[in-house]
Amino acid sequence: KEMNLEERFQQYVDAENKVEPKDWMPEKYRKTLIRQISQHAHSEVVGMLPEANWITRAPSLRRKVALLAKVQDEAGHGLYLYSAAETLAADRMDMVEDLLSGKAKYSSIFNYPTPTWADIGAIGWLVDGAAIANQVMLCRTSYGPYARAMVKICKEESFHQRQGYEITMTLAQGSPVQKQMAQDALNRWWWPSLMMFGPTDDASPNSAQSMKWKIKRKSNDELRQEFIDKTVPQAEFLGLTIPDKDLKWNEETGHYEHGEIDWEEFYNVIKGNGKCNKQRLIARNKAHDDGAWVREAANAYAEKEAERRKK
Ligand code: FAQ
Repeated sequence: KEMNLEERFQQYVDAENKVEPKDWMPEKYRKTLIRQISQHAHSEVVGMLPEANWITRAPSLRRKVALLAKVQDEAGHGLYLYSAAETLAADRMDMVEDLLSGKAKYSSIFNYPTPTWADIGAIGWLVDGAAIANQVMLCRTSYGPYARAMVKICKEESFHQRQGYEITMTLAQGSPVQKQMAQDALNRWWWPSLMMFGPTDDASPNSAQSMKWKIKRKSNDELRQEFIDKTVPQAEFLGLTIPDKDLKWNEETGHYEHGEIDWEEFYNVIKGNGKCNKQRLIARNKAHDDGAWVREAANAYAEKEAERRKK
């Protein structure tokens, strides 16, 4: 019996082949990738905001240089990812407009405030730590351009994670007040970091199909568990306490068990009602408006060049 296109596609993916832009793909595969990649791109771009808040107030030149480099890397990640989405025939202006209007999702984590310098440590250590767990898996995603973008992004993310861990370590080994700052930041960022991995597997509507198509190679809960198992010993090393009274090591499974995640908070944040959702969109809209002259100049130049080529 002749296989239909969808069956052949599944077989191709099952054999660990990469799907490339000009290959045939099911329409839902294309749509799912555009959804995930554009959300990922928006997260990188909005993710610059909580940290940019501290560039002018970094406590030393060395810290400032590292933070500037990190935030610039995030702009670059956003650009690779928008380009990867464009290979699927998504229009960049449509994606940007959906972000600016509040229609598109971006990671819940970037809707939390950064009141102290210790938050910059916590973001690098925890948020980039969670991002790496997720993105190492995405280096093997079935869509070629996304997988290749992830390889470079992961290298940069591991520098970001080290940068954050080192800030936190310096504070944790400092004065009692500095150690308390590090602890407070851990208290505020721990639970939102666990929410970055998305809803539990049984409440994740996109997971089953994305796993089947090898867009996702590990489930939300598996990745969350990996992150917890990796991070708890790091907190112990720093002499900081994970803010979860139910956290305990399970000798039999070889994993940490954790307390209940507040999913109501998660859904509230992704609906737009987190502490900083409004502020983030205002900042992105202002940046877009302030950059209008650059787009106009680039378009005028492109038109002039096209005219010149015609002559
Ligand atoms: N926030 O069915 P699932 C970074 C949505 S790292 C907001 O499980 P899926 C680096 C989900 O979109 C952060 N929304 O969905 C950095 C879906 O909504 P939809 C970015 C979330 O796609 C570090 C609905 O809930 N990383 O930026 C979240 O199979 C430091 C149901 O969920 C990525 O985007 C959430 N946390 O799995 C930058 C990685 N979780 O579209 C600066 C790529 C779920 O149906 C500083 N993305 N939702 O309306 C992925 O791997 C996946 O999309 C998941 C979600 C795992 C995030």
